[in-house]
Amino acid sequence: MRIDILTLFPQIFPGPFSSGIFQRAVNSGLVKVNIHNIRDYTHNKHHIVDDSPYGGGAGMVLKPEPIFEAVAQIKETLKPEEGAGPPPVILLTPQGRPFCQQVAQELSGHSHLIIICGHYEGFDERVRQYLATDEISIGDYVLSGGELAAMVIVDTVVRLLPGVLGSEASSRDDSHAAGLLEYPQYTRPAVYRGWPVPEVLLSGNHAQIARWRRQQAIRRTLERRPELLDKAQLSPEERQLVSRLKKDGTC
Ligand code: 6GU
Repeated sequence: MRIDILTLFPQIFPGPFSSGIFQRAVNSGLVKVNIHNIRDYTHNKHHIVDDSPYGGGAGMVLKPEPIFEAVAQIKETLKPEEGAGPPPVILLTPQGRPFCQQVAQELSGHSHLIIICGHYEGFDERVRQYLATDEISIGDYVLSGGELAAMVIVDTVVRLLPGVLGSEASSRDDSHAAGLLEYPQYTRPAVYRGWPVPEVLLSGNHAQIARWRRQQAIRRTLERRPELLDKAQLSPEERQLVSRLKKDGTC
């Protein structure tokens, strides 16, 4: 996957992308991230990227020209075989559609993403209307720029790419992967400060362990994020378990 990120603050990007799982994915050629400074696509003498809003008001608005130009130049570098259709052009804004695991899954199916980070009071509306194909927000709060949102989105998407995690199972069992929170995990020692690991996990009975984990995931989701259960893929027996837990008042 190729990811091009447009930003006014390129210097903050290497951080999360230069360690651990992400760096391994880059080194093994599974992902290539290109960071572009929007300022490099200006033609005015002082490399000005923003201007005051028409109609007056506080704050500054990002000018359309450098953003359009940057995206055009990125698209020009695309080789015809490098993906079927044009890449999505994703605008990061608190007004976008909410980011979640399902959106990450969707994005991970593209061979190329172009991501635009906003700053100041916002973008010239024509960037939204005529350049972006998608708008994403990472939550109902306001960041001072799209950079942190880009890091969140790119990290989430990249770990879903085949080959990035050690085993396919690692992302399959993640919280949210099947619409549920993850089951509790334990490692040695079997008893720590008198607190034992659940017996079933030491049993070696893999069918029983799988059943226990699934039930724990459901129970935990019901306790912490009951609204997630409406959309989770549950068997009829599991739906019954949910009704029973609700009735018992265990949750
Ligand atoms: Cl994508 N950008 C900004 N500036 N703030 C946000 C956001 C994005 N998502 C949540 N808050």
